[in-house]
Order: sequence, then structure tokens, then C-alpha cells
Amino acid sequence: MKILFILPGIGKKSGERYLKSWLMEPLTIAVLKRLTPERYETAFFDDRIESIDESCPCDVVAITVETYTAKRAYELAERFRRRGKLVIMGGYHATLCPEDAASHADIIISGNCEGIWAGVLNDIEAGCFKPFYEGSTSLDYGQPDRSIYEDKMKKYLPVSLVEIGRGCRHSCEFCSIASYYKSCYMHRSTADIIADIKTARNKIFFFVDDSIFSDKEFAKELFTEVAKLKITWTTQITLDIARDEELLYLMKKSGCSLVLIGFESINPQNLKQMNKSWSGKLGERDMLVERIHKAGINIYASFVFGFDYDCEQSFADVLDFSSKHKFFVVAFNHLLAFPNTPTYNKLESEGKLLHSQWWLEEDYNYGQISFLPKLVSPEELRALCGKYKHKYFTFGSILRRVPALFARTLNPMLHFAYWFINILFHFEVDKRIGIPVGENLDEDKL
Ligand code: B12
Ligand code: SF4
Repeated sequence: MKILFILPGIGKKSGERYLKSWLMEPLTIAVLKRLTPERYETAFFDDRIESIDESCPCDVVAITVETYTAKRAYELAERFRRRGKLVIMGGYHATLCPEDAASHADIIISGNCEGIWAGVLNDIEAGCFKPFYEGSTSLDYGQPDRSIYEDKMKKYLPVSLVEIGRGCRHSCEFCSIASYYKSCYMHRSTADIIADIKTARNKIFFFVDDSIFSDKEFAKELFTEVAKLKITWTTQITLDIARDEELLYLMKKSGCSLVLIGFESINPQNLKQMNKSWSGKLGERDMLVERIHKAGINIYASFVFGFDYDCEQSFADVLDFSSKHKFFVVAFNHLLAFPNTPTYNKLESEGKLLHSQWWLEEDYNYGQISFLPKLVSPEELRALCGKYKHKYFTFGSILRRVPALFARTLNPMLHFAYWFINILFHFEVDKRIGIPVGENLDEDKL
């Protein structure tokens, strides 16, 4: 039996390339490959960089589905089903919205597939598969098998993705991770992680966790081991890491020079609304940011607008806050109503969703607002995100932040990343907006 894995793309503007900043190696596929018993043949198409060959000989098509890629995934699924292939879907969207995915797949796997994937393939071979499988809570896959995309490595950013753990102990209302993992956290063994790092191809690492220090004692033990490898790494964390100075010190010592922090908002009422008040209380936030900067760690600060207390002044306040702290880079995004999160359910019950299945809407574009914000119109919200992003990525702003960068780090890799990312964002500010979701991916990959 031959399994064809597919990573669908979101979409791209006609005549343009897929966004460079989204082209990271697809770790999900390397893990799925590792979990696939060796007796099965496998192939992989990355829709972001190559054309999908529908005539590729295979028996089973396994598609990973995120909300933004659902439309494209369903279109590809239908094409393969017309050719008599069996389609399996898994991933965030297939898990959080199985009723949506089920009409386009023969099998839906909900949640993590460690411990069940081989059994599902067995059932298919035996002709007794079920339409729905509940995933496991195990995270025991050993080493991801990156050979599945070895031939495409040159197309990806030169960063190795490694997973430390999955899930997060918090319950922010807008977050797919909180809904998917039901606010639980689990991690791999230190031995597996270290072996993974040692065998990865690139020497810059992105630990794809959302909350790497959910288990503090484990994080301290891990950082101590990682420090011996002399690598540079980045991850996504929450601001409260700075409340534990020992942890912060160990993190820096282990090679962490840049972290993405989801501040989301600096307005206490918004933070309360999204259940994220714990992340940095009023008056404490500046001190925590300074502590992280003082430790020599740069911050990619991510903000989300569209909550009930957001108006243009909120953007101005966040821009001031970001400029004051001279963040390495920022993201000014609008709120996304991901299905089956409390935010989505609340907007739906209040009648504020403009389209209930916005991800499947015809002509839906990346950056289009799918709900009615309270204090601004959807068009204003979208325009304000663009306007304030522009302000942060002007060449003047990029230059003004350089002395702070030197004060935090002299690592040439970080300096290169600073210029690369800021200039990329300077030019990509408008490029992301308006990407037609689910379309144009069949044009020749440019
Ligand atoms: C790395 C990452 C990225 C990278 C690249 C991702 C890539 N595909 O190459 C970058 C930074 C570019 C990125 C961009 C974006 N991302 Co992202 N990303 C992640 C992140 C942090 C890790 C993904 C990963 O590798 N996980 C490790 C693998 C092993 O786990 P896994 O994918 O969950 O797979 C397991 C199971 O889910 C299941 N499974 C998954 N797929 C399938 C398929 C089959 C057939 C089966 C059987 C099982 C199965 O089995 C696997 C093993 O158990 C996740 C959050 C997270 N921690 O997972 C967000 C996440 C996937 N991203 C998300 C989003 C929203 C985006 C963006 C839209 C952000 C934006 N606003 O621009 C863009 C879209 C880019 C794109 N798709 O082209 C959301 C998706 C939410 C949703 N409901 O769909 C997530 C969950 C983050 C979040 N906090 O909500 N992302
Ligand atoms: S802290 Fe981050 S990952 Fe955890 S629930 Fe909140 S937004 Fe999601």
C-alpha cells in the first residue's frame, strides 16, 4: 500500500510566489512518516512549493488540515476521491471541526495520531476501517523522519523545527491550542529531544511549542542539557517566564536569543475578556519585558486587535509600547474566530459572525475580517492593522531599533535575522493581505 502525504497551501496571489516567511519545513509530515510502518511506500507533496500530481500512483491520501488550508484541502481531496483514492484527514481543523471535514474524507483522525496511525493503516489494508478515529495522548514518536522532504530542503527557510512538548496549560478563549489540547500539556523525553537536535540539518532551531515552560522543572533540566549543544534557538512563550529568573537565565544560556510572545493586548479589559489577564498584570508588564531584554533575549511581540475595547487608540498605545521597548519585530493581527474556540462560539451566539464558515466562503481573502467588532467596522479594523504595521516597519523605525539590538546581543546570526525579517516584513506588510484563500495554487509554482 502506498500513502501520499499532502500539506495544502493557503493560497497565493496570481503571478506571485508563496510567502517566503511561511516556508518552513513541515515537521507534521516528518512525524507522520516516522509513525508509518516501513512496509508501506510513501510520497509527499508540499502544495506551497510544487504542483500536486493527481496521477501520482497511491492508495491512500493523507492530508493535514488547518482552518486556513481547509478549502484547498477539500478541493484536493475531491480530486483524489474522483480517482478512487481513500482520503484521510487530520490536524487542527479536522480535529476542531470534524463535521466540516467529514464530508470530504473517508477517515477523520481527531487529535494526535501517535499510537493509533499504524492501526488505522492496518484497518485499511484489512478493509475494515472506521470513518472516525479518536487520537491518543501519547507523544512518543522517537525521531521525526525528515527524509520524506529531504529533496525539497533547499526551498525551506534554513531553520530546523523541533518539538519539545504539545499543548498549553492556559485557556485563552481565542486559541485553537487550548481547545485542541483542552488546556493540558505533555512533553517528549529529554533524550529524544537532544537526539533530534543533534541530527537536524540546520543549526538554527525553532522549538515549535506554544508553552515550553508549562512544566518548569522539566524545562530547567532540558535547558541545562541543550546548553551543552551550543545552538541558537527560538520559541513561542508567555511573558510570565520572566517571573522565574533562574528559568530565564537557563533559557538564555542554552542558546535562546529570540522568543515570540503573544501579548495580544495591553488593555486590561481586553485581556480579561480573552481570559489572559494572568500574562502580565498592569504595572508588571514593562518590568517583565525589561527583564527578558536584560537577559539578552529579543522579543517578537505579537498583538491581536478586534476585542470589545479596541479602537484606533488601542493601536496607537500598542505602537508606543512596542517602540518604547524596541521589539525585534512585531505582528499586528486582527482577531481570528477559529472554529470551536470559546471566542468563535461567543461571536456566533451574539450573531456577530459575518460568515459562520468563513474559511470556506467564496472569494474569502487572508486578512478579511469574519466578524463584527464592537467599536470599529471590519474594514476599519483591517485598515488599522495595515496602517500600524507600516509604522513599525518603516526604514526609520528599523534603524532606530538597532542600538537596542546591539545592547541585547552581538550574535551575528541574530543581526542577520533582524535585517532579514524586518526588511521582509517591510515589503510583505501588504503582501499577506488579500491572498485568496484556497485559490491560485495550481498555477506554475514560480
Ligand atoms: C510551526 C508552525 C507554523 C510555521 C510553519 C508551519 C508549516 N506547516 O510548515 C509558520 C510559522 C510558517 C506558521 C504559519 C502559520 N500558522 Co502555524 N503553527 C505552527 C505550530 C507552532 C507548529 C506546527 C507543528 O509542526 N507541530 C508539530 C506536529 C508534529 O504536530 P501537529 O501538526 O499537531 O501534528 C500531529 C497531529 O495534529 C496529527 N495530525 C496533523 N495532521 C495530520 C494529518 C493526518 C492525515 C493525520 C492522520 C494526523 C495529523 O498528527 C500529528 C502527530 O500526532 C502550530 C502550533 C502547534 N504547536 O502545533 C501552529 C498552528 C498550526 N499555526 C496556525 C496558524 C493560524 C498559522 C497561520 C495562519 C498564522 C498567520 N496568521 O499567519 C500561518 C499559516 C501558514 C501556512 N499554513 O502556510 C494555527 C492553526 C489553527 C487552526 N485552527 O488551523 C496553529 C495551531 C497555531 C495556533 N496557536 O493556533 N505556522
Ligand atoms: S498561552 Fe498561548 S498557547 Fe496557551 S492558551 Fe493562551 S494563546 Fe494559547
